[in-house]
Amino acid sequence: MYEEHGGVREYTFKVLVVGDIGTGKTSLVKRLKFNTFSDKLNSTVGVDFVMKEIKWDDKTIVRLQLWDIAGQERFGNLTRVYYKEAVGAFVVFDVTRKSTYENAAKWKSDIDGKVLLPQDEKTIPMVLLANKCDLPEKKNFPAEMMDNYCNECGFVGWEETSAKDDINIDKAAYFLVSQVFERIKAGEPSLTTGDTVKVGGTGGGAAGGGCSMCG
Ligand SMILES: Nc1nc2c(ncn2[C@@H]2O[C@H](COP(=O)(O)OP(=O)(O)OP(=O)(O)O)[C@@H](O)[C@H]2O)c(=O)[nH]1
Ligand SMILES: [Mg+2]
Repeated sequence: MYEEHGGVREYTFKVLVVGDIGTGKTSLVKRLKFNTFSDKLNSTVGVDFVMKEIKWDDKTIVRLQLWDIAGQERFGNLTRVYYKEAVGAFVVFDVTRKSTYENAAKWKSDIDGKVLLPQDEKTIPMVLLANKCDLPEKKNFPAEMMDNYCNECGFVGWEETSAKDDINIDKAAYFLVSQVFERIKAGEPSLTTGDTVKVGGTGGGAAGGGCSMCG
């Protein structure tokens, strides 16, 4: 899962970005990678890939290989292929459409049924994103309701995001990475005793505390 060069560990994590059509998956990925936003994006066909490098701390680099999966793929047969070897996922819904929130649970169970982490044969950590929080409809998803939904569905946490106004996207990415590291530490005895891999650290963001995520 990692390579070591001159004392620096480089991890590559395959992360899925799923959710209904038009919830803002491609917009979130583009904001994360290029820091841009457009209100005239085409609907994704199949899957797009974006690599985002994060300097986690002085000894750790994380390469997020983001798989931006078309919302319409929930009705196709390819998701099993796309999900293969993923270690984490974002499930995105749109605060202006309640049905996309309800379907987040379906996306999660689709992934739960098709991919397990090799180290512990358990389901991969998933973070729920309430996207388009720049719009007034975000008030329909209060924190308590989101906390409960996360607990019921088994999301490791949630965050309200806006690809348009660049709100909480880096924070959500750091949080998911911290969850993946937790699972790696738990699954690899050699890493539980050493201090080589530091979760959080200088780039810790959400992992460093003060995060509104549940779970
Ligand atoms: N107001 C607002 N609009 C957004 C935000 N994120 C995305 N949008 C808009 O929502 C529409 C759909 O965004 P996409 O990123 O293409 O959605 P998607 O989830 O990739 O859709 P599929 O590829 O069809 O699955 C576009 O018109 C975006 O401009 C946001 O945070 N706020
Ligand atoms: Mg898309």
